[in-house]
Amino acid sequence: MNTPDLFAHERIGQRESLGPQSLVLRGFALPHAEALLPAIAALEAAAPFRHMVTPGGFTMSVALTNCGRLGWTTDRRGYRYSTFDPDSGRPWPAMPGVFAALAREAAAAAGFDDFQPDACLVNRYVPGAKMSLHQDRNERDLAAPVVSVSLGMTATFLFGGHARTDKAERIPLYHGDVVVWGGVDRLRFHGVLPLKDDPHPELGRQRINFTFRQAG
Ligand code: MD3
Ligand code: FE
Repeated sequence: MNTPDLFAHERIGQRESLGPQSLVLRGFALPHAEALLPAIAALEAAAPFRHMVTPGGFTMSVALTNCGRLGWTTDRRGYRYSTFDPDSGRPWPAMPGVFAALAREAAAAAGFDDFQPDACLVNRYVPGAKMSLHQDRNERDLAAPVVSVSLGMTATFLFGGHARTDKAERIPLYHGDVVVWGGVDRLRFHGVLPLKDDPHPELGRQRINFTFRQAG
């Protein structure tokens, strides 16, 4: 199915289900965008974006950092959540109140009450950066949803099935979109196609994605 090419103002407020328990809330983060940007700048100053290495030895094209009690990391030894930033040895910066409030509101809007994220992974994509198909299964409580917020350049999100080889659907994610993934959709394979070089009016040549999780 083709995605209708709507103007942003026509998409905002739409709710699109991607699966039985996953929902796109178009433009849900837009009222908070002004508050999110300075919080990202402060986070970046305390815990810079960096390119981590996967257990397979590949350097990720996406740069990442974290805030909250736990942060997601990878190196040659594997994927894990840790309380310390491996680059600085300090705890990850606290999760800004505006981040946590947005995540809770979005989860509630999708029917997941009492979402209490303790981890916020922040991914930064530049043109050409991508994320290969994977599952997120390092979180302790897989009953809790994941909430993702997209800012900046548009990305094509890949939403597959429970096996790596299942055909993946392509969904555009725009500046301000929030997605909530839970329940039976929580372990589906997903990824992001290489970003096109199509600068965003406010963020320029980058896409920032937050994923909020109950990891510990
Ligand atoms: C579906 N990030 O960081 S967010 C990731 O746009 C990740 O940066 C992508 O996948 C990004 O792990 C996609 C959407 C997302 C996040 C977690 C999920 C979708 C998910 C967990 C389960 C199912
Ligand atoms: Fe993921």
